[in-house]
Amino acid sequence: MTFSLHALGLLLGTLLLLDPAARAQTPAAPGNPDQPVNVTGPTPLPVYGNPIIRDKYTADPAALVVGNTVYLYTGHDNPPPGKEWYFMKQWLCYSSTDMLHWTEHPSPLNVQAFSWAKADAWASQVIERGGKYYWYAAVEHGSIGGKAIGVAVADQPTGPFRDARGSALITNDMTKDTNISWDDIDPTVFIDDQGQAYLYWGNTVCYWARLKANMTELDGPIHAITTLPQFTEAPWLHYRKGWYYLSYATGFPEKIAYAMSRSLEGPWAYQGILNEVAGNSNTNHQSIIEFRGEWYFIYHNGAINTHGSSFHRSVCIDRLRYHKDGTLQRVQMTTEGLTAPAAKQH
Ligand code: FUB
Repeated sequence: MTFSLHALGLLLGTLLLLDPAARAQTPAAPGNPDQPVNVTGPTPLPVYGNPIIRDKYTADPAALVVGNTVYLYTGHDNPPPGKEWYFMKQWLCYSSTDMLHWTEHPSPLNVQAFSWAKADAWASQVIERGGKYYWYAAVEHGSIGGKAIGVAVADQPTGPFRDARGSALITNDMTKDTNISWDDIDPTVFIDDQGQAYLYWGNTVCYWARLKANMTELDGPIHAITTLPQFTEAPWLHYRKGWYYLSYATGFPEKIAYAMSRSLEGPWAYQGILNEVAGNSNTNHQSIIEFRGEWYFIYHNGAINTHGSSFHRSVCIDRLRYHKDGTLQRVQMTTEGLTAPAAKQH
């Protein structure tokens, strides 16, 4: 009796499948637990990928490009065991020249730097003006009930930062469009090409006001924007080719939506969803930058295995792309993240 090689293969395969020990050692084909596949060993984990920082829980990213370096400022989720809430006492700072390798710097700012604040190092953003770095940060006010926004200043992007005013720039009693105590959070700042600086912030209501050139005082009234459907929080401003973009967290769990305008004073035209709910996190909190000719969408999810969650968040980076008409393509959140160094400067 003769066997063809094919028949011999089938027989060996059948014997292998009947042997429980052999089955336990043979990886199954994806989607078919009974069909072995040929592999030479475990697939190596990528060196890079999302989340980009894995030894700490990082949230509320805010990136700043200074020359050939990206500075990434984040909150630090650090809840005591068993506690599920935003326990955050300090901000963290990282830098990179290629968006793949990140260097951690000593924490340049914490809640104690604001003597009038009592808790909560929530979302923040750093911006440069005239060689100084201004850090706008949401904290819990010590004597005026509710959240407040402070400003710290430094000569270097890595600090040391000190309170620039000795008092809050925004307090809960300055905004009356909602009676919640946490509507004065999530500051974002942008300076237009005329040199006018704007502060946007909010929860439930999106507020904005002009800033004086000293960056530490308001320059006019506080306005509320009414054209952003389901505004939750986390406004972020960026500019490209004649358009201002206002992205923000919408709904809860949060997606990121965005609007466009020709002016930082509006009117803002809603454009739709930019990013879907981020895995294992109720919040999403984006930062958008251009670096070396490419655009990046920086956000957080709850993906650190196995302890990630809405209160153990981690910063991720994926690419941001535009349609020809200037509208934004929906972000594709990935495990791989960025796989190549940021392109060289054009
Ligand atoms: O990190 C605390 C709060 O959660 C932030 O202020 C919001 O944007 C959300 O990410």
